[in-house]
Amino acid sequence: RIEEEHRMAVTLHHNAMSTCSQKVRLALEEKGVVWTSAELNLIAREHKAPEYLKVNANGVVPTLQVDDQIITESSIINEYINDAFSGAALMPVNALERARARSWIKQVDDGVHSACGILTYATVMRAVMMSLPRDAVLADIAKTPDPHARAVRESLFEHGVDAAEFGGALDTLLDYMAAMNNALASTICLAGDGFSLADCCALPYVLRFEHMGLSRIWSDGRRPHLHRWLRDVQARPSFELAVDKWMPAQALGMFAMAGEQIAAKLN
Ligand SMILES: N[C@@H](CCC(=O)N[C@@H](CS)C(=O)NCC(=O)O)C(=O)O
Repeated sequence: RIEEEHRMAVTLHHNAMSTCSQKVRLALEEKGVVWTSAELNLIAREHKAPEYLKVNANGVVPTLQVDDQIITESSIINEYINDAFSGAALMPVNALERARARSWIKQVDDGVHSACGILTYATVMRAVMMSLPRDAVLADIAKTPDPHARAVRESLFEHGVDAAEFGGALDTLLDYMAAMNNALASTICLAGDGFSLADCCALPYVLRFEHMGLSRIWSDGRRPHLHRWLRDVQARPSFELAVDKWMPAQALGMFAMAGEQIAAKLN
């Protein structure tokens, strides 16, 4: 199997700051997979270029390409990585812990990811859009195919952190982190004592708060187990390879500015 793996050409189409890309890079590095980077600039809208839409019809990152096969959807990509490559198993063996891992992952797919998108759109993306001609921004938002998503984007562009959608999204993220803190009171990692795909999946969303300068939500003693877990996962070799080395200084500056707007909304 290992020899077979070495012959596979693995390419990840991704973006440095994107949460779902971080999640997949973590799984690749935890498994020790050798992969090639095809990075897309989301601000320049490279993910909407016709060439990219051929590999990912939804025009989102990440996409994993293995030889001539394409895999989309970050949670499915991570399961594939765990199944296809040797290296440490990233799903627990115990049935209950497997169910727990899947529950953490499903919550991200069902709401946490889009809540994080709302926070980012209302602050970082809005700051970029504010520097462009208003008509061009509105014309671009009008091209969003899904009517609900289009209305949300309009609202976030117009009202930023004061948009009606913002508070619920922030609560979704804070609730997830509160649940993580509770679980981590009795286990080392999210699904049990072993590091799993659940930890790869949750980390980017917690990290987004750190990048926004909002780490006081755990470092002030209110979520001590989450704080301990974050330090543990950041000490793993995969963190430097999958997350830290990709962080562009300019983007981090934008996230820190965004955090200042969000700080006012936190208790
Ligand atoms: N369900 C998809 C979500 C992918 C997604 O939302 N990717 C974001 C970055 S984290 C993206 O490409 N956003 C650009 C856009 O929607 O225009 C997955 O998990 O892969």
